[in-house]
Amino acid sequence: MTTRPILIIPEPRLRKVADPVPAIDDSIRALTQDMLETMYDAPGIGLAAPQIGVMKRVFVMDCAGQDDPPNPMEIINPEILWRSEELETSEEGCLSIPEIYEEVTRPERVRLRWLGLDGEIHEQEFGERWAVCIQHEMDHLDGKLFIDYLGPVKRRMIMSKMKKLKKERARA
Ligand code: GNR
Ligand code: NI
Repeated sequence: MTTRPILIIPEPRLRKVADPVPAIDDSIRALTQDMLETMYDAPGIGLAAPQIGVMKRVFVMDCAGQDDPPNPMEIINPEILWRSEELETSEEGCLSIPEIYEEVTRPERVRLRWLGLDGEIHEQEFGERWAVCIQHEMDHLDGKLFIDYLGPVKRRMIMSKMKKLKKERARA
């Protein structure tokens, strides 16, 4: 197992649509293992493959509470089957947009269908943090970021901050 570097905006790969996975094989098992290790190390509650430069429709997440046992999930070729009409606003962050936290409004609950590492199709309804995380990760697979939901002034300010941060990191 290995951690992999997380890409930071501006980065063209974070703006591309990722490709479906044709079948579960050892490369997908190794990828999800590396992604979970990278996510826990960051630390984060989710990580999508494009964030480590792999353009596949894969994400991992663990939204278990501090006092709950770990609950890592590997999600392949996800599809949102249903979104609740009820919306919920919560503060989001992104490992590809470090140190920025902003409120985003999304459907409160979603029903997800995905391919598991077990090769089976799964279907489940999620709410709370899981629903936020799923929608955030699904966006990554379509080249979308949470800052796209903000106004243009805020978004431009964040973009210039990230350009500066990347330059500083490149020099360090
Ligand atoms: O670690 C993460 N926390 C988080 C908090 C609120 C809403 C979404 C997230 S996902 C983020 C990790 C990440 O960037 N996943 O793509
Ligand atoms: Ni993110």
